[in-house]
Amino acid sequence: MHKQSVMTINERRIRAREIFQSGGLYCLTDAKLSRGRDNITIVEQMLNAGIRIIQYREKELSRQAMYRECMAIRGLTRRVGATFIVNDDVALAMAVGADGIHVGQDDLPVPVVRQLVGESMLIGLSTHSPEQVQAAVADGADYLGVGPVYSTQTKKDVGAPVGLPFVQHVACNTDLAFVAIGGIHAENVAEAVRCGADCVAMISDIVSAPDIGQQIRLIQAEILSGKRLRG
Ligand code: TZP
Ligand code: MG
Repeated sequence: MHKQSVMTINERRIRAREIFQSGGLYCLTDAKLSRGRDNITIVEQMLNAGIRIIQYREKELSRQAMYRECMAIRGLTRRVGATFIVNDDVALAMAVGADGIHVGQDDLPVPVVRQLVGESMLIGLSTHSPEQVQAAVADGADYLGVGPVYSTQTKKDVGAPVGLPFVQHVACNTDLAFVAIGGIHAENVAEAVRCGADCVAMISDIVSAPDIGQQIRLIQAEILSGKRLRG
């Protein structure tokens, strides 16, 4: 495990903003949706296409299989300087030396996660309302997940879509880095970016694509056109 320097909350939040502003597209794994390809193969293709923010999100595999995949992905992401975030599992994130842990509203509270992971790991928290955003800022989250923007089949027990007005609300009311997620794909990503999302996350539109590199290039072009529409 690499030893990382101790960071203050302000340093972590600045770091998260830098990562999200330069990264733009945040890619998550999901083996079930990946047409028989394993998560390592999918991440290799994402990195080859220039993606620099990867979240390992896997609901079906054993914890040991997840650990093995995460160790391999940690190696791949480190080689290219990509940020590696683990979903949900604090122990797994710590065991593989992840750069970040992403938790939801029903997971351990952010201050408790902070006590466990130490001062240098980024903590992302999913938010679905203005009240949750305020609480996330007060509780010390380093970045926010904002969604589901649109309806999605990918996540079980997902709440009602929050829509673009909530994306705009977060963009206008907090300095925290945030990533818009949920039902975003090549055809609607420009709108989310135009509404203020510096960073957008996708699962199915990328992992289910026959040619992941080609799909990422298409999405990146749409992100650029969304940025131009901001004026
Ligand atoms: N959190 C909110 S919606 C979602 C998660 C993990 C699923 C996003 O998947 P997709 O396929 O990009 O809609
Ligand atoms: Mg979760």
